[in-house]
Amino acid sequence: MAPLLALIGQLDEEASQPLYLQLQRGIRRAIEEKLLGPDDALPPERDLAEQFSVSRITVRKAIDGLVSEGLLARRQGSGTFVSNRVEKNFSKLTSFTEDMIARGRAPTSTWLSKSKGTVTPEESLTMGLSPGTPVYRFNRLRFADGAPMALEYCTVQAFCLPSIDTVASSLYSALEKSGYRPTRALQRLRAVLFNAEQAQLLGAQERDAGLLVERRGFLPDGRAVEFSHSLYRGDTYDFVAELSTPESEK
Ligand code: 16G
Repeated sequence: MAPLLALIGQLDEEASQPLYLQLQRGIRRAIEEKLLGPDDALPPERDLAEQFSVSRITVRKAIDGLVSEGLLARRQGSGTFVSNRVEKNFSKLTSFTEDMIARGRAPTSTWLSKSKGTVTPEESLTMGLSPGTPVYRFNRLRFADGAPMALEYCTVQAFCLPSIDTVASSLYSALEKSGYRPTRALQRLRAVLFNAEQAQLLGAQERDAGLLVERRGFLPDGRAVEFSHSLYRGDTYDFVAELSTPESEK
C-alpha cells in the first residue's frame, strides 16, 4: 500500500476546513475509491502525524470520527484497520446500494424472484392497504464485493413504479425516478437463526445467527410504499444509532 500521504495529498493549513476534517475526508475517499480495502492497517498515529505534519491530537480526532462512523475499527494491541464489517446507521433512511457505496464496497444482487400480485392479509394490515391492492415483489440475494450480505424480500405498491422491470439494480433509485421514494420508515429488528435454505444462500451454517430487519416505508402523505424483510448475516453487520436524551433535543 502506498503511504497515505501519497493517496491523500498534503493537508491545506490555509483552508477554512479544520485539518482533522481534511484528513478524515481524505481517508474516507481513499476507502471509497478502494485505495484502502477491508482489513488494511493504518500506520500508527505518530507516523500519520509526521507524514501530514499535524499533531497526534489532530490525527486521533480524524480517526475517532471514522471509527464512530464504522469505516475504521480499532483492534486492541494491533492498531487501526479499515473495517470489514458493515456498520449501518439504524436511523438513516438509506438503501442497500447507498450503504455499500458509502463504504467503498461494490453492491450487486441476484434475483430470487420478481413477481406481480396483490397484498397478502399480513401486508394489507401492516401497510394499511385494502385487500386486493396490486403490488410488486422483489426478492434478492445481496452482495458486497461478491460476498453475500443479506437476503431481501420487498413488497412495493404497484402504482409507485411505471413497471416491474424498472428495478434493475436499486429499488430506491427506481422509486426516486418515479417520485415515490419513501421519506419516512418504521423499522423493527429481531435476532433469528438461519434455516437450511437461508444459510445456504448466505454462505452460512444452518442455525447461525442472523438479524431480521422489517422496514415499512412511507410517502410524505402517509401512504405506504414498501414493506421489506432484510435478513442479514449476523457476522457482517453492526446496526448503530446515535441516541440523545430528550432534554438535549429541546
Ligand atoms: C435496504 C432497506 C430496504 C430497501 C433496500 C433498497 C434496510 C433495513 N432495508 O436494504 O428496505 O428496500 O435497502 O435497496 O436498510 P436498493 O435501492 O439498493 O435496492
